[in-house]
Amino acid sequence: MFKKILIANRGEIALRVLRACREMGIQTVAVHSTADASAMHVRFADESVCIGPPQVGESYLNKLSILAAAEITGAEAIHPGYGFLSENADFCQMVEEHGFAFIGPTPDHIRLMGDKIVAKDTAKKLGIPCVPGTDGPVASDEEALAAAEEIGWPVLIKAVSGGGGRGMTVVHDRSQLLDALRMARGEAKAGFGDDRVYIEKFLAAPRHIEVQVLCDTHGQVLHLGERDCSLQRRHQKVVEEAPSPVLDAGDREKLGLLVAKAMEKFGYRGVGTLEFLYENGQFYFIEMNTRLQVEHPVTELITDTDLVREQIRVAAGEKLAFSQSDVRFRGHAIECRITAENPKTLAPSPGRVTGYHAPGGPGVRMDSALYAGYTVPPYYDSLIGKLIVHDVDRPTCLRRLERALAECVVEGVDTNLPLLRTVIGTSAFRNGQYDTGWLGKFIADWEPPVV
Ligand code: MV4
Repeated sequence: MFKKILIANRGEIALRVLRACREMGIQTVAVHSTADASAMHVRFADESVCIGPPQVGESYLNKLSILAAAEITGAEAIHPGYGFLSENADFCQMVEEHGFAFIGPTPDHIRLMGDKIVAKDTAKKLGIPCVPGTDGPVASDEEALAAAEEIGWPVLIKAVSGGGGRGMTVVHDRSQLLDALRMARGEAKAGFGDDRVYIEKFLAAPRHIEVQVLCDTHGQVLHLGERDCSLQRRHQKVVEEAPSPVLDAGDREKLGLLVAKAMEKFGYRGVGTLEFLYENGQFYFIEMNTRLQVEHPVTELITDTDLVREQIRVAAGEKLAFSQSDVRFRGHAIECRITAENPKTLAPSPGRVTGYHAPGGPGVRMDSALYAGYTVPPYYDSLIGKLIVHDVDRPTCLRRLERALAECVVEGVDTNLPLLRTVIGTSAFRNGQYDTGWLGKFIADWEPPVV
């Protein structure tokens, strides 16, 4: 097992990884920009290294600074967290070439799943259902027209190098296709420097359901159920829950086993998440995330696992301590992402947190690096914490979540807490009847309460 791990991230996820390390008796090295010198993960770490100025390109994305920090502190492994360099295949390769362990998958798997066309082709070959569409970029207008007719209208034109909802154009009939294709190629060229586009069947009101997998280096592969992440706005997840309120036990087991078998064939290492669109009882693979995800705690709570601990054990070459038959799904968990931003306009709201009180009590977990007096920097993502609540079933979990949200206090900066409290109280959310478009429409008509 490693004696010292460098955590190449910041905020709540850096603290999350640090906590797992501490419980495992592993020394921790925090890296930070000058803007994060007084951040909690720096205070709690055994050692810390300043890796640059606030700008991410010169700090948290600065591969050489991070490798140098690992070198001078004698770290044996690097945990990338999520975001930043966590899915950067070149960084993963550099880490391994410099003799450190990368706590995550292999560079090849990161690279492969990072290309959406190759990822979809790989999924198909592994027997995973995908959205009907072209096998690759469309080469001509004629090919696009023929493909769209075969797929059936409406279709979605997607930029090969797009992502997170950028570079998508819905086309409702034949007469619109050629103009839409020209527009989409132009926007892709301008936005991503790559004008290649492909075509898929458009799913008008899908749910976003993702499956968590955990694989060691001894051939043991298991799934830890699904998460429903359909409550999103502008492709930013806001609330996630496990299990999904729209899946029954049969669907759950069928999807989980299909994904686990595919990952076994793929020879995957570590934790990973396969994302699906779900509509009319059908699953359609859209992409695979080769990293720990923000929303991993809801899975941890219903399966009683510590995914970061398992990541570290797998990276150290250990076998998983449990098999699929040992996995038990208990109760229901819901996560609310708490952001320092105006809940209506999404404008970031950095600044000094003058007051902070975290909710507590049975089944309540607050993953946050906030403290009273902390200054939320303007340079990074606006996520300042995750409130995760677990209980025996969804209605009980909802009551506990409402109570915990009411206890949560963050003063000095705007937050989305008023929006979260409102959404959790809506009948649509309480009945589980929301798709990936619901929150955007709800917020358009919503006015924050006057405090
Ligand atoms: C789709 C789709 C409907 N039909 N593909 C958005 C981001 C990227 N991960 C894939 N996305 C979508 N792809 C087809 N063929 C709708 C979306 C989509 C979406 C998907 C998941 C979660 C939130 C979303 C919000 C808007 C659109």
